[in-house]
Amino acid sequence: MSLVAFPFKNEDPEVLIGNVKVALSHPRVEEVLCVGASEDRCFTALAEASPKLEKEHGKPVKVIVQERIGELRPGKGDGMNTALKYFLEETSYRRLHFYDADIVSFSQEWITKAEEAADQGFDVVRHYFPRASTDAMITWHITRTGFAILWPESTLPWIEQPLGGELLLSRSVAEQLLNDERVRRQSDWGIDTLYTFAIVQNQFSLYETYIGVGKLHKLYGKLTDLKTMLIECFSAIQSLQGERVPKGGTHRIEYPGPVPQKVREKIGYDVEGSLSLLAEGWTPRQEELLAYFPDKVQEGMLACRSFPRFGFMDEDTWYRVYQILLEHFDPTDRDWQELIFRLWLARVLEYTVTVALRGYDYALHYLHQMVSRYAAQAFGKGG
Ligand code: GDX
Ligand code: MG
Repeated sequence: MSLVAFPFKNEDPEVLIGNVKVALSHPRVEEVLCVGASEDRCFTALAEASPKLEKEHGKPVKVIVQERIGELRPGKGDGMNTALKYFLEETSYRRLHFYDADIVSFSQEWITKAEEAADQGFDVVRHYFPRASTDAMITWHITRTGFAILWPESTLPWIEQPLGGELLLSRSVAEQLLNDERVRRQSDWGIDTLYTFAIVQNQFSLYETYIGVGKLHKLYGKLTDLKTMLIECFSAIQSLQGERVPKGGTHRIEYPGPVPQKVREKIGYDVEGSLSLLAEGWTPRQEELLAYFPDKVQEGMLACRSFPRFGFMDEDTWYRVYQILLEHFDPTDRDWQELIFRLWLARVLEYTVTVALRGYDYALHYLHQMVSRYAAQAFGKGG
């Protein structure tokens, strides 16, 4: 029997309440836990609604504020870790599911598919979805790229959506995660990276289940909205770079189905709005930091101050840039934060015009091959 947890921050209460109802209606779900970042408007609405929900479904619905568990920015990590703690200390359920609170396409099938894979003995089940070719730009260019460069022999680079917030953990996995100091520390957006990493490093078996309807949720506009996430996700990988991860491990991926036309046609971000970001906000210190990078990166980025340029940031150049960032990036330094954002933006734009423009199938094939090429290049070099 299972607990379903929704971490949330400033979400539309109607959407979250709808998702809580979906979870409560599932026969495998015994209880629902909502962990808020604070007592925001959504929290109040949910706390008010919970007694009625409990009565209608005959199951507990807990609404709590996250504890301060970690050491970094208090964010989703504290929320998820608070749920882990609740699950282990206050309940004896066998399984814990996590789902993002803002999903509007959530259904019982998501829970059923995860439960079925867990019934087959998998320790962890992760949901994955069809994504637009210009979506998931942190996943592809930061997380999967980093996993391929640092741990090419592990299963890490082959996990479809390592940052996804939809997953099932068996009790022993939850115990392992909460006992892991690195996981507890990661209170910010880096939490998904840490869960994924620790699960693979500890060799838990992993099943990835495909949800064909896709994850429809709140969208970002300009890429600046993703800046904090980008910095925290990169920084999480950087903090792990000295770690060793065993080769291989049990990892099964459900074969994907046809991608809905809407997803194939979707543009994942505001391209025009993002172009101007390459030119804005340069400081003399950022210009100095460029000295760490190859000449063409230095020249290209400096030229961006007057006109957006990105053609130089191809796949091989990004590999080199990534290695330099692993060595020198300082997540607490404002100039480094701005610089990594702009370097990544150049990579995303280069990919968009040279790859994504060629069409959906071409782009998705390219991204998967890109990860394979990075892993092949890193293979045997110890990173
Ligand atoms: N308790 C708590 N505290 N919940 C939070 C906080 C926080 O500080 N910040 C965000 N959340 C919740 C949010 O309400 C939502 O339910 C979920 O976390 C994901 O946040 P969202 O704003 O929807 O982000 P996005 O881009 O849709 O997230 C996806 O990428 C993230 C990532 O790349 O790191 C999603 O798959 C996330 O689970 C993943 O962490
Ligand atoms: Mg979302």
